[in-house]
Amino acid sequence: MSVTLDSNQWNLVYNIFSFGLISMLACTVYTLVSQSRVLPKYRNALVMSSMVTFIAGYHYFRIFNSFGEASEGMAVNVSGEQGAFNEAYRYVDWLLTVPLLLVEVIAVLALAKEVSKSLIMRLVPASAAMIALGYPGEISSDKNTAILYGVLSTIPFLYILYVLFVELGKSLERQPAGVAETIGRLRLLLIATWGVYPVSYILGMNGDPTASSFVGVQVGYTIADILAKCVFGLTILKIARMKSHAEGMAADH
Ligand code: RET
Repeated sequence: MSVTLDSNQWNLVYNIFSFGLISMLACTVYTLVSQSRVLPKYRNALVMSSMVTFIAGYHYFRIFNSFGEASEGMAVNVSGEQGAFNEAYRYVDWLLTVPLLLVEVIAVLALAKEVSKSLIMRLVPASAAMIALGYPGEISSDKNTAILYGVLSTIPFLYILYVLFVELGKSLERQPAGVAETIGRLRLLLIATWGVYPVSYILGMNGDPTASSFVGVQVGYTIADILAKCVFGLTILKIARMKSHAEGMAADH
């Protein structure tokens, strides 16, 4: 089975993958070289961000190549067989990066050890379950299967949002004034970008993919990835710098 794109659609997908790839690589370099601009206790949050974008850079490289290899002219092989466009890279990527992103948020908050540990012990398994449950639905061309796994995956998704918005809200009250505001913006960015993934999933759910559903899903996931990983990582850096300065680090760092 293949979908035949027109040349604008094919170029759009090609270019967005290329843009995604370099965004991840550039962001990795930027967060790596910014280590010394924050206090040591915030450096682990930056390491997490560098790892997220590095892992994603690798997967975008593979996705980009897979798109080229699966294309015969403008026809993209989406059969799921050998030589077809490989959607699994995204899910492997998310399986690794989504738990890391959550650890990144917890790390930048620098909460008491037991509080961090308890949050991580709940957020990491929930995020892995969310991605693992979404995959069988993503690759199925049967609508009912897609709905079933979509609903199952939404349960841990809602749990994560509950922990981040309700439970974490309590510890935000203890953050310095400007920082609490930026963290508020970070959560908005999180909900706005994470919300794109289920929407893209629904776009792709109507049985066999068409040219426009294929393009919509790939462009949607890629833009969401850039926002959820790169822009998110840069916001984490900003928070880490604000907190470092509030805690006495010289402002010229
Ligand atoms: C799926 C399946 C349908 C239901 C839901 C989903 C949620 C996916 C999310 C993915 C987030 C990925 C991120 C990646 C960036 O690194 C799996 C599409 C709720 C929220 C943040």
